Amino acid sequence: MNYQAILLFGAPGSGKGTQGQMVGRIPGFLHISTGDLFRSLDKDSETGRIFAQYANKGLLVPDDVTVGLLKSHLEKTVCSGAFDPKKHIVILDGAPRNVNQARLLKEMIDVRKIIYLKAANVDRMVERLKNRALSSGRVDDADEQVIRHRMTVYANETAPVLACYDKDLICCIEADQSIIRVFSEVVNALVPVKEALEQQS
Ligand code: B4P
Repeated sequence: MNYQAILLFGAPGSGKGTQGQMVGRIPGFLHISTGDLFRSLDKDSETGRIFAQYANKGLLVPDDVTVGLLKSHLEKTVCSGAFDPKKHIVILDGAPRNVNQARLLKEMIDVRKIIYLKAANVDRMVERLKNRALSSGRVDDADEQVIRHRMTVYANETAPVLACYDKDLICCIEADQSIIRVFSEVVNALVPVKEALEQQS
């Protein structure tokens, strides 16, 4: 199965989840966050335990586990009728997160646009995540050292993913702006993609 996809790309705290949830409310888009998928697992399941083991240290979950979970979730949404791959677009938030994941996902997704939420100020992103910790209860937000480690993992493993894709697909948006301003720029970037897909179907 080949899914039409928009990638939401950016450092932890850059607003991927925030924007993904908002775009996911627009008809024709389905928001899937790999982080949310992991957090929704039973903590005592095998995958739930693997997730906790890695995320609590600010590390990426192994690629086979991540891609396997994503694939089975997408298949379930199609089987349930919630998602029609011929008409709908997946907003993929948090994957691929390294070059190997980009390679593994190549057969599965047709990337129509990459929304790159570019965060110039790392400290501001760290502050956002520390603030989120007050309400989210996420263990990976609670400790500043873990947050900073996630930033390093992003710089070393995730940032190189952009080079796997055609430059013309990448739309760079300044992540330091207000949520609504970022959203308006995201929507502007998505309009031509959505209209082109509607003309095809
Ligand atoms: P994620 O759930 O993807 O967590 P994240 O990148 O830290 O958060 P996100 O970027 O979505 O948060 P947002 O800025 O929207 O990953 C968690 C863990 O799961 C990873 O560390 C890893 O272990 C594992 N994982 C996930 N995907 C994986 C993969 N593909 N491979 C391997 N492992 C994987 O929100 C942050 C805060 O900022 C919020 O409070 C929000 O309100 C605020 N905010 C957002 N935009 C703002 C703005 N413009 N202005 C002010 N505040 C803003």
